[in-house]
Amino acid sequence: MTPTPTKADRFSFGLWTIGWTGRDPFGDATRQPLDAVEAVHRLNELGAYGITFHDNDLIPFDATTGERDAQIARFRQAVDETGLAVPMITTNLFTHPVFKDGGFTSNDRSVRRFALRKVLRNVELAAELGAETYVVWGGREGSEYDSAKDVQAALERYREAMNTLTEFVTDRGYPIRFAIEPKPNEPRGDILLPTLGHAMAFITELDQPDLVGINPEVGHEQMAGLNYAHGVAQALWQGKLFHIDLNSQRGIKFDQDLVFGHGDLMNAFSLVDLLEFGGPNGGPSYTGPRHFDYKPSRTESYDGVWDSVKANMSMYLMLKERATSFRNDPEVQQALLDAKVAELSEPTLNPGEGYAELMKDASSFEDYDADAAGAQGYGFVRLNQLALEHLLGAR
Ligand code: GLT
Ligand code: MN
Ligand code: MN
Repeated sequence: MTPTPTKADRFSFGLWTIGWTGRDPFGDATRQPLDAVEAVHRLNELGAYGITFHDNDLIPFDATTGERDAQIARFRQAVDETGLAVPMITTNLFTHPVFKDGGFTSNDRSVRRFALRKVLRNVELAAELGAETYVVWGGREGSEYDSAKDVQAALERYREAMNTLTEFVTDRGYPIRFAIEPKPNEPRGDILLPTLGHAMAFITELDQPDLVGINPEVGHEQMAGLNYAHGVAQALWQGKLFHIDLNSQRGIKFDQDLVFGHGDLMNAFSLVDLLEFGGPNGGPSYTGPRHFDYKPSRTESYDGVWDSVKANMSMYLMLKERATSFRNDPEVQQALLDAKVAELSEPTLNPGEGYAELMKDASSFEDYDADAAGAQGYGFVRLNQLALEHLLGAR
């Protein structure tokens, strides 16, 4: 029996995920468009708690103000009827040709001004709908050719845009925080702020860094060969995990956007363990929405789409159940002790000790038996095997 999701699990889905019709660079759409109102009702029936969207997932790029208002009203009615939350909104700064060289960092200044206006307009909508997080995915911010982009100037313009946005929400009193979503490449040859580390370093250069965090996506870090659970642990440690995009990727290749857990399952297990329970010695856990950003494969009909929605939530809940069993197993606790995992939480210096006292402590250096310490075994393999046995349901 797979677990049944409820709103208390706080699962949310992007309208563009279930609404993806399957068009890719090589082939046409394989599914008919999905109406936003139907998406809301379906997600609600399947146990999700929230829905997220880009402005143009809901409202066509060239809609008149009247058409825009009507579409928002229909959507609002559906979320009110179902009680679905709208925890996050974002802007499409990538589909229309105007953004082919980026939005905030296009070489063309008029495009940058248009992009900022488009975001400001949609932040107002985010505030109206009660969204707490505004995601900024700069998929078109970047270049194919090094000579075509002044990266330092582009980062200045990115900073200018983010500072304008934080000033806007502060002046308006909107309780909204921004979350930058990193990605190394695709659609651009190289995208600015390619990893969560780049993004977190960039945020320290902003006027209101407290209002800006990250929305790291599993597959995007894995496209760069990075350990996603490690990156998320650092984001939690720095208080920057404002939102999360859950999905899967199998190796360094194009962005696969698979169902959560359908790629690197072991790393997904470590991730759920971290998000739910924090570090093994009590570091912060994650309290925000568990947001799925995946693509139902273009081989699927709508039955397959709804199956994939269920699969995401059920993978997460099964991994949560497996992580709970891992954490509660006395053998695991012993293996963690043997591996000295808890010892890492002890400060390296004694209380009141500084470098001067350390330099006087002969036991730490002159009399230290480095060979003996080098010869010890840590038992990490056994610990990992225990984790796998829990993951596979053998324990
Ligand atoms: C786009 C991208 C996603 C981002 C979305 C937010 S848009 O689908 O592939 O990873 O999260 O803009
Ligand atoms: Mn992706
Ligand atoms: Mn994403």
